Amino acid sequence: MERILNYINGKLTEPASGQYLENFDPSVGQVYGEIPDSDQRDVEKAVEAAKESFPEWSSKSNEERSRVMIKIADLIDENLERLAKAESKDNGKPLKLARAVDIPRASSNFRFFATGILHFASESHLMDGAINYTTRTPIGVAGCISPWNLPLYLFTWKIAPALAAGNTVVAKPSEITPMTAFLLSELCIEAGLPAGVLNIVHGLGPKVGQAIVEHQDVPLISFTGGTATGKGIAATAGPMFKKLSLELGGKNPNIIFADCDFDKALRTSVQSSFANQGQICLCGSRIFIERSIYDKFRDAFVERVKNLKVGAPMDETSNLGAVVSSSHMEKVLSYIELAKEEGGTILAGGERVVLDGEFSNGYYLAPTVIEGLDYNCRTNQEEIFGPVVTLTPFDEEAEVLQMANSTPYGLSATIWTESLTKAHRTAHQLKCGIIWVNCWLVRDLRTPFGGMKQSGVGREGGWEALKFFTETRNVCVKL
Ligand code: TXE
Repeated sequence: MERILNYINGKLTEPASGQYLENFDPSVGQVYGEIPDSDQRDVEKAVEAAKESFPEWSSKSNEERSRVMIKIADLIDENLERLAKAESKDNGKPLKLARAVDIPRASSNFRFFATGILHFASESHLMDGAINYTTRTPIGVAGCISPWNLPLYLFTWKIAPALAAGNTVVAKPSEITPMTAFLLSELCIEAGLPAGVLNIVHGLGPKVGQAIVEHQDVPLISFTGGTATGKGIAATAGPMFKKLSLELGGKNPNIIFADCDFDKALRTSVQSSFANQGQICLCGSRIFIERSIYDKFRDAFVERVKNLKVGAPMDETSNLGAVVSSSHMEKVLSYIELAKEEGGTILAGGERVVLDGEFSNGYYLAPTVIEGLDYNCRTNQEEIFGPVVTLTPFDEEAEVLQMANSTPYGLSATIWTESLTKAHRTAHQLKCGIIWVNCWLVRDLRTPFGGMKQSGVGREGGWEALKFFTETRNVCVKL
């Protein structure tokens, strides 16, 4: 059994309760480790440590903070293989994906904000008879709560800007995938991050997460996770006037116009549908295809999907690994049943995959393609967050925009067309925070990241993140 510990005030510590939760390896469906079942007492200690270390950390020069953070990034790079294996085992994702995307991105997050803070500047406004200058200074203890789908990637996406800006942090990774956050705490100790600057408390959302959100000495909360959880967090943090950043769910449209580069659209759509077993908030789960190429695209897409290999995460030839948990697998399967009840036809997949030998109890799902559903049925409106996509034909641009915009979500969208005018015109009418034209998941960390409607509040990335993690003060001086 691998037992992990909290990271509080620079030390790896047992939870106050002395109790541990089971941690599952989704590839075999068995418990392989234990994680602290922390509670409000551990959060209290973590907040205390973060408060104590704030004056010193926030008054360090940007260069000093940057140096430690770059050291952490270097250590992540040096431990790439170990971290990738840990991420794959904890989450079920293919090892090659963790090695190529998750872990390198965690190091980039640290490097990006460690260098970004050196270039962060604020404005001044000269007016008749006076000059204004604006300062952006660290706030205090930041609460960072992250989900299970991209564990270290999203955890560091919050922690890095918070620390770079001079805040101290109390963070909680998902209890479903805590392992790489624990390994990160060891690397932070090795890098010489001062005690108390980053504290990681493991445990359940309603206990640990809630205790962070409602703590009066944590004035800002950055959260990524489900929309329902985000709503609850907003209800707690709102009346306390906390600064709040919410990155929530998505039900993203992938729009294929007849004048697209067919092969590119096809290849990338397979990826945008099933990467990470469809468990990325940016996956394009509703594919809208212009009717004149509907049959051709559908047939070619289904053929490719049937050739995807669902296999053990460590197997380098697997395209899809296991989904994250047994309950999540059941949830996705229940949506496939719902799709059938709603009149959908399963063109590929639609069931659990049982692998041989030690993997026979793992949580594997076949990549699933469904057609024949109304755009406004539940399957097409609710976030499934698994390897399931629907295909829907359209005739007119206005019609596809209406269908694309019809969900309560507004995170991202993809448009495939060779017409420049059409690409811009449709991009401007989609109610989404992130739009890709002729590509998917191409990320520049300087760009604003986040969603409209129930996909969230605020934006992360680049200056947006550094602005979120600082308090703005304007000083007006009479000349
Ligand atoms: O998320 P939760 P889950 C969506 C996806 C998925 C659903 C649920 O649809 O099926 O959300 O996933 C912590 N106070 N996304 O259950 O519960 C929790 O411990 C404070 C989309 O993992 O929202 C974890 O650390 N914190 C998403 C984090 O919140 C609480 C990615 C997220 O957990 C809490 C993941 C509380 N009361 C899931 N309750 C995306 N958009 O990327 C839980 N938590």
